[in-house]
Amino acid sequence: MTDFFDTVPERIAYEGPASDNPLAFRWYDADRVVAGKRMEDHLRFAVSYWHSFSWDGFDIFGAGTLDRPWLAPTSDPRAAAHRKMDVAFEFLEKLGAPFWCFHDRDLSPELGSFVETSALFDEMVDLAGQHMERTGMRLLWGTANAFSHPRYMAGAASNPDPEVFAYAAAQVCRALEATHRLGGQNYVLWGGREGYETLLNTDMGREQAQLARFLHLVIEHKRSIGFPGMILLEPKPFEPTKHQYDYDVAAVHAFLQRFDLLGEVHVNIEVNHATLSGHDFAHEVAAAFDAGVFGSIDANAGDDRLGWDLDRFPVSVEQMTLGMLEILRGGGFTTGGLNFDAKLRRQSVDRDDLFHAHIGGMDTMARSLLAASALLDGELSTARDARYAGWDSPFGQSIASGEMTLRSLHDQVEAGLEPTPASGRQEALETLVARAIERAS
Ligand code: XUL
Ligand code: CO
Repeated sequence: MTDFFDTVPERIAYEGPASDNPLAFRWYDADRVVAGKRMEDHLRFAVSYWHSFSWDGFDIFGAGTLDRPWLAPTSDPRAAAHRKMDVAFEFLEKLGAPFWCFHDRDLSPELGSFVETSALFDEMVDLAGQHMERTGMRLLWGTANAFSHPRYMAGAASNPDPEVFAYAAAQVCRALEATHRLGGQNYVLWGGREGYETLLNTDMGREQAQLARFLHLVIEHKRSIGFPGMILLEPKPFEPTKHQYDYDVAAVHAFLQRFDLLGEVHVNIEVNHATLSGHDFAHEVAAAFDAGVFGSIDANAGDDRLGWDLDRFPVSVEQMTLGMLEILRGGGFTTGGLNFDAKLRRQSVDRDDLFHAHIGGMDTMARSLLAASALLDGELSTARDARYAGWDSPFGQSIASGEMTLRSLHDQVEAGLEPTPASGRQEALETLVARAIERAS
């Protein structure tokens, strides 16, 4: 094992809310049973390989700032990929998050040809398998990066050129097989450039049909190799493209229905993407459960004043409590989990900053789980049920069952039916949430 993070103990321990140790968990107690399940099994935390190990802090205005020596220009990409993976597993083991996630090109770069690229990729996948065996870490999901290389400038599956579609298919084929080999729980497709910059050169109908064809190919391949996990689409409204087809959960649901993919494809909801699409995180989770497409979560945060995909680590217990409440209401994760699709700020240049970020994110989510589980049954659900009680009455049932016509309802109102206003009790319910957060312990 490397000791890149030499100021960090062998394992981050749970020390409880009274601890002042910044390298300890205050809320995340993996074995603690909450609402009938261990915290670790509720939360299913994953670390994302790309932000933590494959990004040196560069942004569109400036060069990298972070201490990631394996990302320096090199004539030996193989050695650099090995070094990166050794450090990544040192981090995973010390943190104790049970899962990780990767893009194919995070593990090793693109080389001269697809054959050469794939050979190093496969070698790194095998090495990851050995690290996983040694450390007990598991794979939440794998994915293919079909948006960074210039060939994907006009999209991958939605590209006007079928040869680019073929290239993306080759990459996804390989990445799906690698995910399967590593026992991955899910496979994700984020349509990074599956959208458009201008309608002047875009045939939306064709592009969406191409995307659907691509997904059908993925489903067929999943079946043929016996991959048991879920195939997940990750909604995002825009960025880098002006418009992305997987705009939000509702748009993805409509797309899946239109192209006969319902039941085969679920969603990976990212908090910051929800915000960019004009929704609350909790809304996207509730919409996914309602539509039967819930899969997994990319846990992160945006910034109230910046409309970019900032990928901050989650810090708001209130926002996450409302999201966790919808996750619990929906029955929790099956194969999904909480992946920290989150990156450090460029000024967080100390090696242990990566630990502070993840510890803070895990504690935020754990505390939110405690608050949400306290809200799950009790006053909140009683109040919600009471609000719809009229629909359980014989009168409500007669409407819902189709017994009533527009005319018969008209006649009831003409005969004197007058609704009685009922309070929505929003502030009282918000106080219940605030109290659950205060008392979470
Ligand atoms: C981009 C994003 C990706 C996906 C995987 O906004 O969230 O990292 O999660 O490709
Ligand atoms: Co994401």
